[in-house]
Amino acid sequence: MSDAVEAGLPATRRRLLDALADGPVSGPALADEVGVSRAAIWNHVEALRDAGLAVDSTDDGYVVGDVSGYSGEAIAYGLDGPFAVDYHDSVGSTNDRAREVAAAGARDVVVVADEQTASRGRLDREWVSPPGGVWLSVVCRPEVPPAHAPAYTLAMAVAVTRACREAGVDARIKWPNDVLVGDGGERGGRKLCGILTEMEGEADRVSWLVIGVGLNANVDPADLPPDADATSLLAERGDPVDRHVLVQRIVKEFDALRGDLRGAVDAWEEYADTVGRRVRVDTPGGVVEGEAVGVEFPGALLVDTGDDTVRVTAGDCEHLRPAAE
Ligand code: BT5
Repeated sequence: MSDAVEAGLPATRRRLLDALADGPVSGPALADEVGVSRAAIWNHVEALRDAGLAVDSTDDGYVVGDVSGYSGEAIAYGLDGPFAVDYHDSVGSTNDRAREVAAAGARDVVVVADEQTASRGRLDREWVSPPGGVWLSVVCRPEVPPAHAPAYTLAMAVAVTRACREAGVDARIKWPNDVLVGDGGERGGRKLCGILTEMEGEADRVSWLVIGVGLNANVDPADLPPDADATSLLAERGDPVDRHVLVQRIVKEFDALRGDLRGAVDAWEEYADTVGRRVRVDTPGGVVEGEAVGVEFPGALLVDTGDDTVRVTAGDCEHLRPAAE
């Protein structure tokens, strides 16, 4: 990878975070483990404190206490899994940054930003990303055919849903790429999160996949588009979430689910708000209306139109009110 697109924290900082995660460790031991001087360790520890990690000096050595704030260091400290963290206070779009990083050859990077200034939804729709949200994109290079890419969107929706539920919010999934709260409204609930998956590949194999997550975490819904019927974790819970913990949970869940995509699709069905509802799906081939009866690997929605069961692979889905209402 060229330096210009070198992704994530510098290797020294990563080694230091890993060494600190193992418990109290003395300055000389840290210097040894990380391969720098004790003076350099002191400078790095100061930088970690600036990044929101309470690094205490005790008789037994350095210990990390509370982690507050949102930074690459806070996310990387204790992150389970192989992902490098590429954090930005502000970026145009984490998907664009992730594509750049992917094109330079990286794998297993999570690009995170506090704010995005040019973020996108599907079909180049605008996505609004004020400071306080969880805006992230995962870069991976699975050895699968491009047709399997939708399963990664579903896996990410499951990962986000589980992380939101752990944060005390009753999230559910709307096919294909939304995480919602509640079941009122024509759109099937208030939108908490949208997912945008992009890829490059040959006919038979993916080269890279970028899975982008826009999760309204500590965001005031008044700052989101009024016609979007959007909500946030802050609005649902009444108090802010620890975003670095949320990112760690999403990434860890996603890492596990990508190893079992069929299991991910089953889990998706369990959390789905779409299955069992009457839906109208606007697909590139025309409108399909009927009852959503299931989802099929790698991500097709099965719609019983009354005459037939149609497999819908792409489109905008509207939840319809039951005829009796
Ligand atoms: C999506 O598109 O739901 C996918 C959104 C993906 C955003 C992430 S953020 C990190 C990464 N970097 C990017 O540049 N993108 C990804 P779609 O289903 O097309 O929904 C788009 C529609 O949602 C818009 O037309 C608005 O009506 C609405 N919308 C915009 N911002 C929103 C927000 N923050 N919360 C809820 N709805 C929003």
